[in-house]
Amino acid sequence: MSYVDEVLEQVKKKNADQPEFLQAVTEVLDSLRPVIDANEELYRKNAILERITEPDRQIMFRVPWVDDNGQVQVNRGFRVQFNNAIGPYKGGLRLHPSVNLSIIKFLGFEQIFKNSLTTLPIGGGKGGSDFDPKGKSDREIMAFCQSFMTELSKYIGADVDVPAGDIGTGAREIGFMFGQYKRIQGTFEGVLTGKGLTWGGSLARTQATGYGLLYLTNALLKDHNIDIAGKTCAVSGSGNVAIYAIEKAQQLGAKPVTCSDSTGWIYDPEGIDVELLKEVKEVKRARLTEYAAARPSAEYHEKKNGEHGVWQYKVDLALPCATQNELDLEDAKMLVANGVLSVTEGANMPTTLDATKYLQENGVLFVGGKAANAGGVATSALEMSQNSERLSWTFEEVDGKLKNIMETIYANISDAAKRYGVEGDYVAGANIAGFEKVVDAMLAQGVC
Ligand code: NDP
Ligand code: 2IT
Repeated sequence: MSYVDEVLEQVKKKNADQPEFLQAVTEVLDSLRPVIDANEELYRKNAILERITEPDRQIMFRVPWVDDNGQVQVNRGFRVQFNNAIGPYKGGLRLHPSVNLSIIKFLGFEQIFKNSLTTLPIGGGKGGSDFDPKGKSDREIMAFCQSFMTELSKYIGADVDVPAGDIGTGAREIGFMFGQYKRIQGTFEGVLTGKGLTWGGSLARTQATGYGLLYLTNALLKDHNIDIAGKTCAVSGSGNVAIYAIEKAQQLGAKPVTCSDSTGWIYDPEGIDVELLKEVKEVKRARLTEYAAARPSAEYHEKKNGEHGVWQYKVDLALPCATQNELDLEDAKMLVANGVLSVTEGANMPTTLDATKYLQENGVLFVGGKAANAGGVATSALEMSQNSERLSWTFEEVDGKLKNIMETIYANISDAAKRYGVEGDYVAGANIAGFEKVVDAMLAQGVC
């Protein structure tokens, strides 16, 4: 049996109850076969694959907090510190009722390769809780965040592990968590990214994931002699990533016509009004029905099982920006039938494995989240740099670096795919390019 198959079998046996983690590992190890085959003896002797698929540590803890009725609530907190071969653990905190160890491990595992691709010195980690921020008062959010950080603060630090935002964790939550960390540790340090601009945050971090997704998509299309201007896009999600993906797509002359949330989606053939979307989602924290109510050209559709949602429309570009496994094989068939040119992932693992394969086999340009959404964490690393030198850079400087990083990522994943004889397979290219740097560091640092 090949080394990859042997390790895949072991990982499946050890983590049988973690489907999302197994999905992420299967994708990565499968696509690394050309590299592993070329170095099998060295990697096997050093147990590289066994080590890279087992987190350095996984921390789970109780998060008790008091709701507005005086009732004590208990959630489960997680931080998985996966691999710090090339830098301190780095990755977001997800607050969503679906959070469990499988989800956090898949995200932490992917973060190793994504962070390596950014070209910056950051390792992989992820955390979060099954806490549901929806419908909670600001005071309840603060009570949860303070309790969560009271425990998490024991394990993180500016040179140890630097969490950030993800689903359900934005500027408000980062603020409450930073305040609690400072209070417990007595140090003002860059322990979290995505901070407010008056207390160590970086300009352009809010926009970075969505903008970065479009910088990469543009580089991909240019390389295939396609002009992004005039192209229509289907975007899913209406959170941080989706909003700024829509904004940058419009700046580049493209026309996003959809967005969604967990209860429904919008089809707006005139193009999404991004300022209205920001007002509904960032300011009012309301449902998309409010967008439709304020915009005559928009149709609102309630989400129903088995429907294609935003993937049913005839568009040139698909940009999944909501959550994992939101674009399945049937959606992929629909997109292909409608002539989609590219799928570039703003979310983490939004496309199922069989859908990815179908898109690639049908000539769709496909770039996975590890490369395509790396602009967020890359800009978090730029925030860490600014915190270390106690300076802040201008928006133009950060945005310029972000654009440069995304173009470099595209060039590197394209080159890695070519080097290993799988030209145009950007999933393999991203996994290989991300892996090469981490493995080099792991081998140099000995058995640890
Ligand atoms: P937000 O919380 O800001 O927005 C998430 C959006 O996705 C909301 O519109 C939400 O709808 C929708 N959504 C979440 N869960 C589900 C679900 N189970 N079913 C349907 N819709 C859902 O998160 P972000 O925009 O930050 O994150 C979106 C994706 O991008 C995630 O996969 C995240 O891991 C990834 N990502 C984020 C980065 C960042 O910098 N923020 C960086 C790189 C990747 P509703 O409001 O109704 O829940
Ligand atoms: O998935 C991700 O890369 C993020 N949620 C951002 C992580 C970060 O540390 O900025």
